[in-house]
Amino acid sequence: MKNKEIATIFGRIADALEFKGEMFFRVLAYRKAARIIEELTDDIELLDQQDKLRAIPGIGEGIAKKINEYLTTGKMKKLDQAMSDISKDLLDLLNVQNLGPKTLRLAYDKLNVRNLTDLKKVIANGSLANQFRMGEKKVDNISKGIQLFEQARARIPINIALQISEQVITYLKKAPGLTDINASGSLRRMKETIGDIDILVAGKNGKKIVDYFVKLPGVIQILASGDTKGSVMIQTDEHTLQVDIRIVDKNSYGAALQYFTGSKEHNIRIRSLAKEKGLKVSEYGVYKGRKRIAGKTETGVYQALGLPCFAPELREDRGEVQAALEKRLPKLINYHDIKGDLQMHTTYSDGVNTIEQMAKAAIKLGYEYIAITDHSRTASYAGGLNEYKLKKQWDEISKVQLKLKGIKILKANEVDILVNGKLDFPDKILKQMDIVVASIHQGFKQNVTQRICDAIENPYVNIIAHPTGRLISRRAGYDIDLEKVLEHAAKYHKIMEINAYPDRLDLNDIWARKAKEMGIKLAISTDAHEINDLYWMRFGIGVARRAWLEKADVVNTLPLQKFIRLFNIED
Ligand code: DGT
Ligand code: CA
Ligand code: CA
Ligand code: ZN
Repeated sequence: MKNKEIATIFGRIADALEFKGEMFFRVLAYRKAARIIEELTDDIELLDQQDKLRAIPGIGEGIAKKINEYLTTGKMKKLDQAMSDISKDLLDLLNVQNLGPKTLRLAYDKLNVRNLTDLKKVIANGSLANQFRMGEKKVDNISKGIQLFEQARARIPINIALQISEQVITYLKKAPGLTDINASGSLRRMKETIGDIDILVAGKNGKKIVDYFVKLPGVIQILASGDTKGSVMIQTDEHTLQVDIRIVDKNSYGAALQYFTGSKEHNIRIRSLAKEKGLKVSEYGVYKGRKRIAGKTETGVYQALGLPCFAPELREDRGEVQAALEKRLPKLINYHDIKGDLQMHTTYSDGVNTIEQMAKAAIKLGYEYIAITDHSRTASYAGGLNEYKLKKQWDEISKVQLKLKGIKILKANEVDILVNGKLDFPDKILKQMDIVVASIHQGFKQNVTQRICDAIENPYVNIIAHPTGRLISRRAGYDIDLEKVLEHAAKYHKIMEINAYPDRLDLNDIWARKAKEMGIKLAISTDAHEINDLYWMRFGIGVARRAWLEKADVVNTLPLQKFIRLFNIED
């Protein structure tokens, strides 16, 4: 589907024209087109093929022609024209709040500003404030805008950060004199987004290790490099992020790991507990007066305080210390507890791999069952299945099932919850499915709470998928009363999904924990659209552990026979 791609292009054109001082109404036309296409649920390519672009409300002749041009030739002349003489760095600056295209133009013409670094420079040296009609107050506001802009760009999705940190660790393991290494910070706690990557190292001769570290491939800037600390910016295809390294003595490695894993709030709690016991905790160790009583291992640090070594995912000061003191900490779910994956797409709708390929990949992961959940017919943008195609898919599942041993392939579907609250297949079809996963993909502003509650009441629905509909990097969730939805799910004994797709992680940690407390069972599903996506399970597990979930809270930890019994599935 090319909707987003085309929306981005129109947004770009609007930005560029605005910078160039084009007439307001021309700019607006492109902005509007971008928004309409962004929110469009139909596949724009399909509409183009059916010659229906002009039927989209708000899309006129000119825009329709440009869409068609792009879809047939892969290019849009208008874009090239608009972008001539403008770099992407410069265009990005238009996203800085309080920096309008006119001011940017001024900075460009008079002060040679071409990117963010240039802009910061002319702010710092006062030359922007000295320009005609500028002044300090205006420039202050732009500075605030830059701060926001950098923060917004700063947080990295967990999957990207994890991949990078694994590469950094592999690289660092060859550093001279290194003996131990661990990721710490929010990454070790599996937060859904990561501000920067923190790596802790034990070793002799910190200076040598830091020197080796700053030569890491991909480094675009060295922020600090000393005997015990280093800090660099690295650049990947899409992200710029900071990596910090700390080198400590082997003897205080445990205390440092405890300290740099955080969270800050958890550390504050730990320190105040230590104080009550007449002890002092620092990044170097636990001290009784001048005497160091722990610090070599993390477990030792916690033990000295009479505490268990908390799983990093629990260290958020959300009651974990109190729970530990009362001996009611959960025994957290683990990755290897997972026995199946209950949401995935295949070539039948918008997935990349066949049923057989998905099943074989799942066998490799050691799963006992998977649910094939392609989209239902109303999700036309994602190639949703009608009844005829659904039956055809089930025939194919039966065939693959005969061929493959060691995995049960469940006949399922991700059924759209329609705007009227009804499901996208009639009950007589739903009844024949092994598992019914229901979710919302359209009408985000229309009565979402009630519609999900209606779906929960349908006797054939088993799981509500990605309940809030948020996309971490680009869309807040639907306007939904999640508490009411959970109450309803509890009442009707329905399962709520933790969608492990890194941009969703929906339910999130807070709500998944709440669901558990309300007695609701959860499913952790990847929503895979290709075989590699099946590995996203680990991010779902991260959320589940942050939500204090145990094996028994999650239905897809059940071995096949128990699972089949729970859902009344034919063997
Ligand atoms: P992030 O990077 O924003 O995703 O979050 P963190 O938790 O990785 O935070 P970061 O990188 O600023 O610091 C790493 C850890 O260092 C943090 O989790 C706890 C510890 N730390 C940092 N600053 C302080 C502080 O002021 N007090 C205490 N107690 N610990 C701190
Ligand atoms: Ca960090
Ligand atoms: Ca840091
Ligand atoms: Zn979905």
